Amino acid sequence: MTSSTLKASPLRLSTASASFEADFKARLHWSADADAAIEQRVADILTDVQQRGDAAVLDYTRRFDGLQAASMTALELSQADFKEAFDSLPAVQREALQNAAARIRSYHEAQKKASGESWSYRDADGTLLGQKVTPLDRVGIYVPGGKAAYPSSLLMNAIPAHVAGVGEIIMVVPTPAKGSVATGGAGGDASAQGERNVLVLAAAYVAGVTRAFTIGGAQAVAALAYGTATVPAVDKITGPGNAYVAAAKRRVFGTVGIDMIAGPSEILVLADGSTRPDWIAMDLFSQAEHDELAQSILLCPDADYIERVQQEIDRLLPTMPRAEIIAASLNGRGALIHTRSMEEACAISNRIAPEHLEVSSSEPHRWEPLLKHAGAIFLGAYTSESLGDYCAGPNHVLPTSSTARFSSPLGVYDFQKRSSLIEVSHAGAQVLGPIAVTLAEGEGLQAHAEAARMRLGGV
Ligand code: HSO
Ligand code: ZN
Repeated sequence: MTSSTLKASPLRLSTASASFEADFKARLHWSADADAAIEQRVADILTDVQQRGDAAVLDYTRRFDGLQAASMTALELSQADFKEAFDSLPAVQREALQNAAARIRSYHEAQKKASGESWSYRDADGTLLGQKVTPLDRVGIYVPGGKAAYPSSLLMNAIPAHVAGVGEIIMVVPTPAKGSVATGGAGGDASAQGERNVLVLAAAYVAGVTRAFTIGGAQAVAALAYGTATVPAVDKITGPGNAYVAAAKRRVFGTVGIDMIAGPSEILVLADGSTRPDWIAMDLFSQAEHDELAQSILLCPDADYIERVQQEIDRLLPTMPRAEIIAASLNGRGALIHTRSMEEACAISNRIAPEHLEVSSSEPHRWEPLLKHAGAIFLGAYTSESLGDYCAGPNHVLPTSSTARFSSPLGVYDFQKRSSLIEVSHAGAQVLGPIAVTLAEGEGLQAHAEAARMRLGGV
């Protein structure tokens, strides 16, 4: 189909209709059913890398990415590679990366100050109680190759890790050989180097990545989780990836920490009709262009306005280079929902718990108190999601698929952990001792009771 004949017609729903509940649920539904074949292949790869280390990683990288490397060292990028990539960019791109990084850094520094510092207090008996916050020693960041290779996502993962004080950031990025199966080419042009993404390497320079390897897939996740002779084992793996990467991350969880398993990206726009409809159409597109399964929803109490947004969708779609993806996303998962009021729109938004929530209203602060569940809330007509995606400062790694009901954006806290601090004074031991003795005896744990009892009385 040529883009001029493409149509994007998000499902039209009205909360006043009798079938609304059923239609609404059907449209929201998305299942990330585990694929048994993928699970099995990933399990085999993980075991193989755990047993054979570098040799296994090299084999899979040859097979899947067409890279003919003789050793893992040939797949390691250097700081000089990062710098060279950065220096090769036009000034405008270098500055954009640096400006975005500076804003992301400031935001996460504020986040650390507000909730990421150690604290303690002494109670009346002089007992010290507190919490010590420490960074993870080493983290791995997965950067996808191909269609979803976003330098901005590298900044969003690496900068909070840095701000948290993580010592080493190890990046893995699949870098398929030119003409390899993985890049859809005809094969035969394989080398050890692969097609490097200059912007990703430049972002690694700006974000301060410590080491990087041009490996990907489940084998890269395994290398990071278990460590090999060349790839150091990390404490946590973050960053998005395809179904294999997601399955691998799920499986290594427990050996290492992971961030989240992200579903398709989503935007929900709450509009009162005061924003230009072409802005709204483009905001819906900006999510839809990520992938066919992305979801864009508009909630609005003004039926005429919804009509105007649809007209803008029709007018603007043919101008979009990714029109096919946008149309597939909007036709398959999009919705324009007419509500009875803004209050009702807010209530529906809370039920959806979207990843991105735009409150495109002339009075966004009137509605914000009604909004509870969302990964990020963008207030007012000027706050397009795209500004948040790149450079406003907050993280763009956000909970998807309604998980904003119970989880939060990626942040400094994901790269920190907490230890409780307890220092009981002599006076404190006299107060706590009898309580502990009673409870310990109730549980039948005599050594616990004795340890507390021994500390009663004289110094
Ligand atoms: N909207 C995406 C992030 C992104 N957008 C990266 C552009 N590049 C998921 O939050
Ligand atoms: Zn985006």
